[in-house]
Amino acid sequence: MATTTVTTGRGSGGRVAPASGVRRLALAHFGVAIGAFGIASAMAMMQALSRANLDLPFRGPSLYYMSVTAHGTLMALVFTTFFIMGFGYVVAERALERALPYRRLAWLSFWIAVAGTAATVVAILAFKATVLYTFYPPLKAHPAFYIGLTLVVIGSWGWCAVMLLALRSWQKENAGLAIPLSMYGFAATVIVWLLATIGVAAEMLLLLIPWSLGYTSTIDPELARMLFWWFGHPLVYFWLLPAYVIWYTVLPRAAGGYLFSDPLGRLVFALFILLSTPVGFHHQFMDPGIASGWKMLHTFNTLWILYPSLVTAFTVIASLELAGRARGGQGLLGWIPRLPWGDPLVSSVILSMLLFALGGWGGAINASFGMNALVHNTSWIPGHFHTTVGSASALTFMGATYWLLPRLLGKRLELAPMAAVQPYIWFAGMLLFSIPTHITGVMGMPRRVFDASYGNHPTALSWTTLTNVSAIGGLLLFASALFYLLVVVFTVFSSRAEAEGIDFAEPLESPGPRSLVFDRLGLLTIVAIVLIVIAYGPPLWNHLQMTRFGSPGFSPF
Ligand code: HAS
Ligand code: CU
Repeated sequence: MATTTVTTGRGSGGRVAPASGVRRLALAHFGVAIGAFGIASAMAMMQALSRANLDLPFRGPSLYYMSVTAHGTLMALVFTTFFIMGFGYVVAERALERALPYRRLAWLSFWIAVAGTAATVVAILAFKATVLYTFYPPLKAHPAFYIGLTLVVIGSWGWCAVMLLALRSWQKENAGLAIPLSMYGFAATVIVWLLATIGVAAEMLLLLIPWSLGYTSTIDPELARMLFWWFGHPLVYFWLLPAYVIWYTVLPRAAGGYLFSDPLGRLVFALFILLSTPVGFHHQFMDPGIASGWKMLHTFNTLWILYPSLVTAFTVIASLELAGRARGGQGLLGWIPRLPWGDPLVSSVILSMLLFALGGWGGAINASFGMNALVHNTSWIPGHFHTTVGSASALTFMGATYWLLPRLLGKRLELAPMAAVQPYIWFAGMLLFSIPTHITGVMGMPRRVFDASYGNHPTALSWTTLTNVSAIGGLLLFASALFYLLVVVFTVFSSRAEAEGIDFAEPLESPGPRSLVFDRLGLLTIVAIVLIVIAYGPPLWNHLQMTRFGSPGFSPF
């Protein structure tokens, strides 16, 4: 396998661009990601209009729920996973400054994940898997849906293996050095993902697949939910950590400054390794059969995991301040207008942070055991996750596309004015969409209903204006998504031009030599496993000791 240093330089100042092998690999991943994003955006617009009770000819529950399933699966599971894997390969090659090893395994993993995605999407579009992206039993899907998603996970494990092997071979030759921060962030992402996917793999292989194939006639929904949320919460940090890699290691340089502190970034990623998984019951506060004490333990862990995001808020804003001051900003806040607000990477990230401040605040409310009763299963929750995965992750990934695509293709960004306004339209659309969605949730509007007017029931009249505002937000989001797709397509098909290299931000405070805590990823993983065993071992054991009643499957349509 090729492990030589990358020498295919491009751009000025000895910058090194990724060799063509990883470039093709990354572009293939981005192609799937952005294709999924395009389909999912169209479905989202239809849903926003449908919920707002607009009289559309195609409106009806069967299409609505199929569409929500496709939207959730394509956006949250396909767009994110493929984007993250593609970006991970670029970081592994560029940050470690050596050609990515095990490319064949990487391509094999890619094709497994593509095949799985195809099976899942076909099952959904054929109306055979209307189970939403959380696929809670006893809702039952066609086996192709579950097997397809399992293949996506297996493909992603191949990606994890390549990433870890790349890191290990770098470490062998650089024993005394700290892992470059961008790669450190991806190592944390990989570890979080591997620990998380144990839960969903168990759910798929032991419960859902045998049941959907007809080998078992009933299923234990509560056990399935426990295994799902073992996976489901760390999944959100699998989406978030690569965005943090961009915030810490790409944004400061693009803004014209330095990363305020590299060690603080490492602390953040290490804390995510430890705390991402033993928190999953915060999705099950309202579920029966789990003792409150265990739910309380997961509450405390969740409140701990707010901390690394608060540190991130501090460090990234401090880095932006450095950039703004380097650009001549004076006084307390005079650095803010000096930031390059017209650069689509910079504006995407800052706007995604502003939206994430809202989403994170909402997350603290969700996580508060008692208060969860107010918001659980209401439209507050879609409000929350659109300001987190739909903003902190998705908007950051869009901004990163503008930064990465020209560099990978060796081209200039086309339709640059469109790229410059696109993040602002997303921001405006997301505010109009998600603030009313939060508010109607507190008013009692359930999530997962296709007709928010309840057939024009009087109770629902109080929130009609708000759902109409969120539909307008949906239209803006759709317009923004179209802009993004147009910029991508025009850039891909433009002619070659001089492009800049892929460079990461320099830290003001550097990490020093290899750290005895942070660079011992094996040790951090062991501690994380111990925490998972404490948080999940006894409640799972208790559950298995109870008299359990299985449920047959249901398909409402
Ligand atoms: Fe969440 C439900 C708790 C973060 C995604 N979450 C969900 C669901 C999704 C999701 C998809 O405790 C729905 C699942 C379903 O379908 O049922 N969440 C949290 C908490 C956090 C959190 C405590 N969530 C995320 C992230 C996600 C995500 C990240 C995706 C990427 N969430 C919950 C709970 C539920 C839940 C319960 C279950 C609810 C229920 O009952 O069903 C924390 O990690 C959040 C920490 C974040 C912060 C914000 C820090 C702010 C920053 C930016 C500041 C910068 C600024 C810019 C202001 C503390 C970093 C300044 C700019 C200048 C220029 C100066
Ligand atoms: Cu969660």
